Amino acid sequence: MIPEIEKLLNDQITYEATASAQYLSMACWADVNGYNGVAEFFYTQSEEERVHMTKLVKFINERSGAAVIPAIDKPRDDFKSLLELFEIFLESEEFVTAKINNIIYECLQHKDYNVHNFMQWYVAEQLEEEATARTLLDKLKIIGGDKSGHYLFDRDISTFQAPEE
Ligand code: OFO
Repeated sequence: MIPEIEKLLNDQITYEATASAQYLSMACWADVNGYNGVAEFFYTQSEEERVHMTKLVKFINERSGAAVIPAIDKPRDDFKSLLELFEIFLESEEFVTAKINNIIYECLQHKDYNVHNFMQWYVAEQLEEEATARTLLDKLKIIGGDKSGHYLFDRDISTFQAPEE
């Protein structure tokens, strides 16, 4: 495996692990504040990020690289509102997308078409997750400070389908 690409993939493990921990922390906040639907949403998101991380770990190791499991910073847990929760969700997804785009760019620079091909799955995944985060954030902006709106948002989030790209 090309060392520069291996380094970027290992960095990506950190970003996926960080997102997984952040979403687990958001699930906890939602759970203890009575938003059980939102909690389930973020428990699931957290699991998904862990799967993304593991997929990278296995890929690196199978391609004669060496995956490194990182220490990660303590995630934020001081949220003020549902709106802030979903703002952080969108920021996190945009950050991860930028990092994935950078890997794609470097793959092309190094003519590493294997990793380029592998990363296409992440590109598609990010498109979907960003769309989900944006749509949910838009809904919360419409709801504003309306408590019954928050109740309905929490009740209905499990039925939410990501918009088609
Ligand atoms: Fe790993 O999918 Fe979003 O961040």
